[in-house]
Amino acid sequence: MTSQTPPIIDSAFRRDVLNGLTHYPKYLYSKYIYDEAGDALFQQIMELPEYYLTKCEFEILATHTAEIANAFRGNENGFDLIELGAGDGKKTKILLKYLTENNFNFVYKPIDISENAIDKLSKALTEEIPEVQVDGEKGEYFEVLERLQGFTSRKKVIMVLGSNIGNLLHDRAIEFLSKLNDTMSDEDMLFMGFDQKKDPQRILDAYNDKTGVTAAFNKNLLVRINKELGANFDVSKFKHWERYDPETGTAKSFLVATEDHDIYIETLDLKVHFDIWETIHTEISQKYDDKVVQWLAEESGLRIETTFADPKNYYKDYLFRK
Ligand code: AVJ
Repeated sequence: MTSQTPPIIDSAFRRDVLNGLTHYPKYLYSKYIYDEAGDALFQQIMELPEYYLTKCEFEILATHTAEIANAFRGNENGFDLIELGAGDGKKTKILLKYLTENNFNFVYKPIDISENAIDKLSKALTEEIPEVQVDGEKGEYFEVLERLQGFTSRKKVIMVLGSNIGNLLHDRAIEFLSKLNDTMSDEDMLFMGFDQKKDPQRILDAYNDKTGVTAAFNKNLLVRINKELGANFDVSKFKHWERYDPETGTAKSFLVATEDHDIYIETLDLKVHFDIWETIHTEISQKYDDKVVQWLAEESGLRIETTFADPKNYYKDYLFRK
């Protein structure tokens, strides 16, 4: 970006940064981690030995491919496979290959908040599985859901992998699931991944890897504010901190100021003070069990049709109908 072409600043981003950093205690939304650098860091997270989620879900999709694909099958009109938060589609490709090789009639509609992710995925698919019909879109979950209301022509299978729902507190998750339900007709399905409660140490390790990739991912929020809003955060003055409450199943990420200091955000003309050990809450990654998922489903008017788990029961994909 040159000085003649200032970045187009997303006004929601500015507003949310302003609100979050002037609130007590301070917070920032994890959805803003995912710019190009954030996407790349998340790719690295998925490769970490500690980050079991991706491996478990990959294993589920690889071992139950036919069963899952057949559950998706609709009538002769086929179906739209809509994936919210598609990312790099690494796991989905297993399903797409199977569906294509077995002549399922479907269109794949990947949706992601990252334009960059959608572009890369669409390109990769043209090369790797040229037979699959891809129609991707950039967008946020809730905003895209409204557009989905219009797709009433044939069966929809909505897929949300990666335990992405875990970034939402239960109330917001119910709101999200209810809105999904509103967009669904009787034949439609929802296929969604939920990371399960397990040994708390496993969970802490997954969000606090030794190599510091997760720390860099979390700090990318500050880097992005520096880049896009002209701030002067020094990320070395913040420590990544993870906490897991085995009672509620909530993993919480923080950035903790290790010094008393001020930062300045130019485009907001905002000075922000940090006391030593003051926190910015950045992310929640909720863990579930069948009871909690059952409750979320009931509250949202959905029912669980089947579940698919990895052999250790670390992770489960649930198939819902309305
Ligand atoms: C992409 C939201 C599922 O919460 O596990 C990974 C993001 N954060 N490491 C998660 C994440 C820290 C991830 N989700």
